[in-house]
Amino acid sequence: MKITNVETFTAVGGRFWERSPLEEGKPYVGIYIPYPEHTVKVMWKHRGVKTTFVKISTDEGIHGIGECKVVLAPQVTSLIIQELLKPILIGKDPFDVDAIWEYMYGLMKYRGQVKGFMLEAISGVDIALWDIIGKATNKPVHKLLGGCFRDRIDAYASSILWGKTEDVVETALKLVEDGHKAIKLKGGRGVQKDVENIKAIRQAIGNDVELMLDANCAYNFPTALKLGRKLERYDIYWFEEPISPEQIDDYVRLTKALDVPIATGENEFTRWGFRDIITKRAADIIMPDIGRAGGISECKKIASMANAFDILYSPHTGVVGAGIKAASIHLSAAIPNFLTYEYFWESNPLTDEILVEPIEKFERGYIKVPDKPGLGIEIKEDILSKYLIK
Ligand code: SMN
Ligand code: MG
Repeated sequence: MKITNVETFTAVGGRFWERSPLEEGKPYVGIYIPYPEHTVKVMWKHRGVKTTFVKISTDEGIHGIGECKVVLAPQVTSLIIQELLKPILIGKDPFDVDAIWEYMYGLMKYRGQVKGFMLEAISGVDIALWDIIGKATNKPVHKLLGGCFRDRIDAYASSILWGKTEDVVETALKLVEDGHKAIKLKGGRGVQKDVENIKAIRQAIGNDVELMLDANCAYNFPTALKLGRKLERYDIYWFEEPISPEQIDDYVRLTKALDVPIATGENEFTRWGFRDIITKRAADIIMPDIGRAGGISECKKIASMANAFDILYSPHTGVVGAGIKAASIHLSAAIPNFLTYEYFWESNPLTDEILVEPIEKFERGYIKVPDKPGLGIEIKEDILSKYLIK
């Protein structure tokens, strides 16, 4: 089989950043405030769910769909794929997926492009290649990864965004009513506000629903330690990205000092990027994003590394389309140290409307694992065209 074409589709749709007017900034302790006014202004300009879909065609009439995680500016990953990766891919056999991954990574490795947009581009291509292999062998991707540990995966509701305490409590209660067994709250609003929200939600939902806090790197070590100690009394399922990803040694100290499990990884890339987190036990739970960290090939390697240290794996999905969600579900089904899947309960057209059949079939805390060949998604290109960035 040979690759004959590589197309990219940059799209924006859905509602994100429009549903949570950020409260006036409070004094933060962290160095890089995740959402200060100037950042929100840029995100507001780029608001909506943004993505780069990848479509790889072959000489046997089979094509694969992949997706690059896009935080901002989807045109960047599209350009990288068209200018740098497509020339490598044309003529290659999709079954040589591991070798292709190394060729793509090696292209810019010696220029320091080992994280960020380059890896997001590689991730989207890699996911599309696995979709092709699955379709060509008539197997779902999880079967190609060594098989299915589970036919449904645990899923938690993400995320209750920043807001007034009464509002976040109301959202939490609605999610529990809708059958969610675990809920993530966005924090990073300062120790007092985060504790106030966690305390109020815990009191409202009781102790049978898991509750996570995601600080998006808002704090430095002393503040994260102080907040973490206060969280211990509320039986928090995990404390996510308390500090900046660069501070590995501080992560090690936090993970050792706190009874609250520490989770991190959505801003990390490749097995080399996760090596120190895993070998230094800088987290209890890692959260690679399959659309960023290197795709299915790389995240399977990262999951195996973590498994050697009994570190659990909860895939970050974020505000994305159907390609990353499908790939994350397949990987979640096929790894022994899977913990729980990040399920964004609010629909977005790049996950739902564009698909012939939904991929996230959520029911009372679980998502069904698809058993169709490949990723199990089929995009309605006429519907997708409504959301393409021209
Ligand atoms: C997150 C990051 C970016 C957009 C939405 C949500 C968050 C998560 O860090 O873990 O989902
Ligand atoms: Mg997060």
